[in-house]
Amino acid sequence: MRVWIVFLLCLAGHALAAPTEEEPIVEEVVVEDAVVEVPFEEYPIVEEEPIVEEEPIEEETIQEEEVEVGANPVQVETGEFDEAIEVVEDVIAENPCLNHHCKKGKVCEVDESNSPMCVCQDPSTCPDSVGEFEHVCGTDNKTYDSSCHFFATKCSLEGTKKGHKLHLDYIGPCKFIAPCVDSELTEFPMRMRDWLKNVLVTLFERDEDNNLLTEKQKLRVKKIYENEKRLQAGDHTMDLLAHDFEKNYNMYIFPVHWQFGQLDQHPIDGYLSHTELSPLRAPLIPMEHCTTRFFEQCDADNDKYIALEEWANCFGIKEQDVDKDLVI
Ligand SMILES: [Ca+2]
Ligand SMILES: [Ca+2]
Repeated sequence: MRVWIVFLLCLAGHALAAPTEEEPIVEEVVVEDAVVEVPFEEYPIVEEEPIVEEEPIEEETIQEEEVEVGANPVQVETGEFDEAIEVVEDVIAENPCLNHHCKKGKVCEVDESNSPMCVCQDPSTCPDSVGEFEHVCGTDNKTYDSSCHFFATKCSLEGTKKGHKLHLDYIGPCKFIAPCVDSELTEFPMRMRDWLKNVLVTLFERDEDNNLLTEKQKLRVKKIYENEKRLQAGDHTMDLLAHDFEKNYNMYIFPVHWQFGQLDQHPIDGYLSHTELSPLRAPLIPMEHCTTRFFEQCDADNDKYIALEEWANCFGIKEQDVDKDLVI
């Protein structure tokens, strides 16, 4: 049960961060036991790849900013900010890397013509990890001191087959993960879809002041929330979960779609890449040993992406109930 509470915090944290933040990249990782203690909104989200673009700052962008500053009536009136604006310009001119974002594993350097460019970070320049909980396990089954070390290493392998195949597998040092047997694999989606429904109900209950859900989403969850037949959150047997899914099937359709939408962000294209799945997978694998096998078999056509149809099917949602509009 604890596992699912942790999992709930994780995803709920993601739900909070994903739609609002421009750069929801958090480098830190959290030891599983500590996760429960972490406040809801502070739960870190592990992104395998950056969201920020690597493109250099266009002159145009800088000019736009200047216009904005100049257009501020307060500044125009006082006229005292001209000097300050020049200072800002100087800083940008002196250090083109200041506003140049590089993806994880890369750092900004200036070339001969003073243009910023992203180069692979030397892993030895990564901050020392403070504890085992910062370690991550790669799909090469190697433990890396931190996600910084992992991404720096991955960058150094860019362009190679090895680098292409290397992903952050899970949070924490590599460990023995017991094989997932068929019966356990069947239970996994049953527990997960029940949990997804409970996450949404919890978000709905907490949503009075915040805007964790859109108005449309709230209406959908409200129907579930107010349904008296709803199975309350708890540590249920598989028989009960299976029975409830059969009886209250409609309550599960939206939560399954909603989770897909939370993950399908970079880009929003109806497919989940390994990277997009990472915020869900990485914290879960050390606690739920069927995670890897579940998501592998979810990709039914084996193209390395989980399409919405594949995702819905994994959770027992019927083909005719898959609806792209529910994802948004
Ligand atoms: Ca996508
Ligand atoms: Ca697929």
